[in-house]
Amino acid sequence: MGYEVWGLVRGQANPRVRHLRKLLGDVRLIRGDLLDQGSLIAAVERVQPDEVYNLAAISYVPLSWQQAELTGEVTGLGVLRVLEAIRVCSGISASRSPGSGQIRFYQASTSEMFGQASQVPQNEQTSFHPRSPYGVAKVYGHFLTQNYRESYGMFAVSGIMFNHESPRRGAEFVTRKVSLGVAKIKLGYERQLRLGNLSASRDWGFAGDYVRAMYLMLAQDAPADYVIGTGVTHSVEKLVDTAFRAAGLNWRDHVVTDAAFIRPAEVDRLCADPAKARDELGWEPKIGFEELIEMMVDADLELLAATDGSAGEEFATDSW
Ligand code: F7E
Repeated sequence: MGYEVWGLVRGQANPRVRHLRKLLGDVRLIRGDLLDQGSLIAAVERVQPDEVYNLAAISYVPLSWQQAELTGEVTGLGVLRVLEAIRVCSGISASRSPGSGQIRFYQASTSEMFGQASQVPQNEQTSFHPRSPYGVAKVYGHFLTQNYRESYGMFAVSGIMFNHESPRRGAEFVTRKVSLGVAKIKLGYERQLRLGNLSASRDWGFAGDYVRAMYLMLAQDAPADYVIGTGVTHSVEKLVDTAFRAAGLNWRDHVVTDAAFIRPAEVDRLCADPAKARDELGWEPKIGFEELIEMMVDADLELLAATDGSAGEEFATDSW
């Protein structure tokens, strides 16, 4: 789309940089950390962005119970620090509103904010009942984004994104754990896949479709929040069945349930009502559930075959 993209990278000798360079060689990198206000101000000053997309977070829900304080700092207060960096660098205050060429801000909000949802499907008016420290931290970021819009007139919006997946998904999340597991079993590297709750349901879509929605949200005349999801929900069991079938296998021969993957509090059922995004953004997902899962299984079969299975070890999820 002609964008010059900068990516924020944290830490010293971050091992993800090598991976990122391979995947996205033309993304320029800049150091910064959501825990460090000064580094974010310096990054915004250096890059002078037109748009900022905050996709950074501790995003793996089980980790948020083990590192609840850090999750609050990064996933919650990190949003405050990014908004403050934009506000300070733009010279915005209670008495000085942003000008017309202001920096536009996108916050990655999440369906995990609905948690134990009071209604199905969930839309922009549905109340929040988060079920994990992750969900609670995201609610803070969501309301703060709304508050900066209302307090300072900033173009700051949240996309309430339901689960979005692709072959690049981290191996600890269930879709990728399953697609990698299927590939390892199909190619003879493993015989078993250990999973947690098979009866939870999620509205799973393709990440590429969701990134298009993020872009569209920042391209509007007026800032607003949107629910982004497919409107179709499936159980984890259905996901497992679809993935094993895609490789010509029967999941019942290989899947074992393991209490280690059961969460202290579960989100049982999520399903989006994306009507506002469809009507106002003209957004619709292009890739459906089965196509998505088959895409992920095919990609992992190819990855493992090309690396004689060694890529599978890199993605070992037994300890998660
Ligand atoms: O779990 C169940 C698990 O970890 C989905 C993040 O991107 O989407 C993601 O959050 C479901 C849950 O994603 C295993 O109990 C069963 O009900 O893939 P997940 P998530 O927790 O829904 C939202 C929108 C975000 O914002 C998050 O950042 O699958 N499940 N067995 C399992 N889940 C995992 N990870 N591993 C299992 O073995």
